[in-house]
Amino acid sequence: RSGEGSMSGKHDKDKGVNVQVIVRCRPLSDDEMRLRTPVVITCNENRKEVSSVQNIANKQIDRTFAFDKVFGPTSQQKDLYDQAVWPTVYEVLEGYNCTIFAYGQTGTGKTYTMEGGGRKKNGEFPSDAGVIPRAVKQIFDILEAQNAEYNMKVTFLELYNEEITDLLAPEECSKFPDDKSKKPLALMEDGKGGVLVRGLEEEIVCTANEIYKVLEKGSAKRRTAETLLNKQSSRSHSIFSITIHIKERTPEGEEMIKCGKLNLVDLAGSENISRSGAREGRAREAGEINKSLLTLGRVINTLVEHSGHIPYRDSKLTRLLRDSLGGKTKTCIIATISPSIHCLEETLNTLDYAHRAKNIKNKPEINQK
Ligand code: ADP
Ligand code: ZZD
Repeated sequence: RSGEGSMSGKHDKDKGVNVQVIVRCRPLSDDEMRLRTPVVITCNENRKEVSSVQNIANKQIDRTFAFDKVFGPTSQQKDLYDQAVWPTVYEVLEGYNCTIFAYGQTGTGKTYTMEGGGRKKNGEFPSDAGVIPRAVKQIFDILEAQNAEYNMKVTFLELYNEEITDLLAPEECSKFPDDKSKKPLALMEDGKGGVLVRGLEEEIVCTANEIYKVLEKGSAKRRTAETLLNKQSSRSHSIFSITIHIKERTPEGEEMIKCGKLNLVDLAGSENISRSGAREGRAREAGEINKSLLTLGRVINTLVEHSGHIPYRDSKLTRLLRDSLGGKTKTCIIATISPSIHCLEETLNTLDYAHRAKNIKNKPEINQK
């Protein structure tokens, strides 16, 4: 499965590699079933197509979009992971930087897809575990099977209203809310064209269980911050990153370090962001701007239209993920949608957005020393 990327010739790679875009449609909820909510979305997994059915002035208007992969309402967490995510995570171990985004309206399953259900009491791996815990498991399974020499660090942050919260920062700070040592997290250019978050906690981890503990800590902190600051979680972006250094020897006995980074991004709800990238209606009046999400849309538009200056610097999200959008990172977008008639307008926005993002080209490079 890993061969695909490295088999492509040099010339293909010069032209760039498209961002992979997959769509996942959730099932109707129990409430929606009870209310007999009409379904207006059909997924054809074999043809990799999503269609919508709409009646306007007694005329049936169908629209069909094609993607790299499509997962219908009965798809399980394992299906999506094995078919769409596994190959990407494998590439991280080959030394690529990879990013997986979840994009979609609130309530369509971004967090379910990225994180999944909670951990079971008996410590068993839950069948509804999402992309993040499965990626962690895959990474350690492979490293252990290869008996690899590696080291690994993780970061976990949340972006809300253009402010970064470190979900792994030690708790001490909250006992002294005015403590001067509570450093603000600033973005800084790293001098190599990238950006780093100054002061962000990096946890060194050696086992899958250590990462699960870190995730537990981060989730707890996220919940506290949400309650304390009255945050609306649908408006925050979260980024969990794993950086892996693997020591290898060439057949000649020379030492080599491969370095891969995996970014797992759960974006804020995409509702109210219009196709042109403008704020619409009520959201605008209420001043509910999500500068980062708006800028993400504009960056994507500029990239696919080749229409000049790319406004990466206009938001924290696009500064942080610059390399994933037209850079050297391999990127996959999971667009999540609902099948319900009540979500149709937003669903069409999401499908349109996701379909456009398919045209972004990146130029992935292996990091090797
Ligand atoms: P979002 O993060 O996009 O706001 P959530 O992940 O919170 O959405 O999902 C909303 C609800 O739908 C949750 O109760 C979640 O468990 C459920 N859900 C979402 N996607 C699926 C799916 N593919 N299968 C089963 N339940 C799902
Ligand atoms: N979605 C759950 C977390 C929530 O919102 O609390 S599921 C996975 C990725 C990132 C953060 C948390 C998790 C999650 C989890 C649940 C409970 C305690 C800690 C972490 C999880 C799920 C399955 C395996 C590992 C971690």
